[in-house]
Amino acid sequence: MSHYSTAFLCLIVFLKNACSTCSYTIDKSLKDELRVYRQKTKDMFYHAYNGYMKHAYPLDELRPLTCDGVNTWGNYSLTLVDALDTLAVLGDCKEFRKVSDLVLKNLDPYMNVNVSVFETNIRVIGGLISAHLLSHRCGLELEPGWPCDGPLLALAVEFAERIILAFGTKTGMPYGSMNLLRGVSPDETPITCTASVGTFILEFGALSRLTGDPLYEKIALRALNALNATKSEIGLVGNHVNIQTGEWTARDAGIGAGVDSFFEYLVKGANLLRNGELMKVFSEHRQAIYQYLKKGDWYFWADMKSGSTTLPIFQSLEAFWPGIETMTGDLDSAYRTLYHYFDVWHKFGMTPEFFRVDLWAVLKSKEGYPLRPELVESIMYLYRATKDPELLKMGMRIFDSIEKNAKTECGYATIKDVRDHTRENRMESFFLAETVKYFYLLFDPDNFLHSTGQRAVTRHTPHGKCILGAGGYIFNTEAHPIDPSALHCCSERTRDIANAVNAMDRVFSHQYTNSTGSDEVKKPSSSVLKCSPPPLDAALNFYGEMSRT
Ligand code: DMJ
Repeated sequence: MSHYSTAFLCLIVFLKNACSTCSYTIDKSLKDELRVYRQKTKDMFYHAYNGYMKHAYPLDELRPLTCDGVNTWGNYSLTLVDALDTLAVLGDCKEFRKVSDLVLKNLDPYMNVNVSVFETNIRVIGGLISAHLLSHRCGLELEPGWPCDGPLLALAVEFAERIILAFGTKTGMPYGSMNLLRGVSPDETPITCTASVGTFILEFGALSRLTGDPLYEKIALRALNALNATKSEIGLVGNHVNIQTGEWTARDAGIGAGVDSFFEYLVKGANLLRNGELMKVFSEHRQAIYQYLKKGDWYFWADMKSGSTTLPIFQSLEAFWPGIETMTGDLDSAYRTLYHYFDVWHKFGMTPEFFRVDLWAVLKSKEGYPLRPELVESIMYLYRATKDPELLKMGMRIFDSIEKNAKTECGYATIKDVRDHTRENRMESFFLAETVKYFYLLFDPDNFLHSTGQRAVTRHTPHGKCILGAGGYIFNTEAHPIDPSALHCCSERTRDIANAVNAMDRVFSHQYTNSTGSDEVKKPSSSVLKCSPPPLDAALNFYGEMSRT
């Protein structure tokens, strides 16, 4: 591998260990630079946001090369829904109020459209919950019961009521796709990726705690427990599972594509919902990950039964992991791995989807960079924990590279090949929901989302006294922040109605509604409803089509 920073890394980690009580200071010139990068990040956001609104809205995404729009994950105006809370984070309350109105008027949970259950949850439901909880900061009219009531919350609940139909399976693990209006087709494949089973507890837990209806949290936990029960004897989970039988159909264990947010939600779910059991489950997984997948400071893919390495690769999606390690206090490991990932970034000016570590080369057909957030996400978490100015500089370099290579006339384009920086006509909605938000949070040390309890707001509701904004925000996997204190505001209500709900009947009594009228099912572009291809596909590439740089 290219190892320009390997020796340097050892030195840094050594110095950091030796200096665990040192505190960093930010000098005036870095402070000035931070101010500049905050403005640059706002400019990046508005260039892409205005481009989307002008050329693509109400479709899901902007096509940044042709400056027009396309539906991808549904027919949600997805970029707008995903970007809504970023407006509040940037302090643009006027636009936040305007967009909240637009979303409330136009977003329809009963659309006749085939959707990914996972993406609808993390992007749409997550975005709505977050916007609901931030609406008090932006002067939206609040009803007396807020945060336990409110129109954005009600809309999130309506979407949840649709997608819970996917959970009516023998194991409790959900189907990957469904039709929002009609439910799950009898022909739907029962093969779902791990992340699409285990990435609901934050949104569903928040919905249950806010509305008092325990159903959502129960459903998410049932799916998580069923998934966890299928782990192998050595404690690993695979990539794709049959949700009716619990059998694994892709047995590659890893921390990246198809699996990633399952681990993320165990840690964040434990934190948000004060659920120690979830943390225990995570610790067991982490032990197996460290034992079988961690090779030096990299994480490879392995057979879930034997633990032997199948794919010596790094995936761009895996870069969320140092952020999780930061949350669990494994700072040394987080630093070391982050520097390795930054090495890959440094080689190309961005991280390719798949990178073969032993050959230090991009994998053919996985050479793109779709403006993903994971690396800057981890940098942001590690910076918040350490205040190490080197991390700010790292973030600035990554920012510059995106600005230089991905900016187009009307937005920012996916990089088709990190080796020559050619571009592709796509700007995923997570660019405005996550990538830009994490840059801003890195460069804005005083952002309200960084609150550590010095400031808070008190509100009196019919459910009692409520403290909000006291910090500890938990971001869902699409970077939509959830204020944990808001969840406690509604706990009285939970006790009131907890016994009145005959929960699971709603899920199991569902029948697929066949088309009765002439309305056509709206089809998003072809492959979007599937999980990322299992790494097994990539394994085949290794032996024929490896491309070296
Ligand atoms: C986002 O939609 C989410 O972060 C998801 O968990 C993984 N992929 C993208 C960003 O890369």
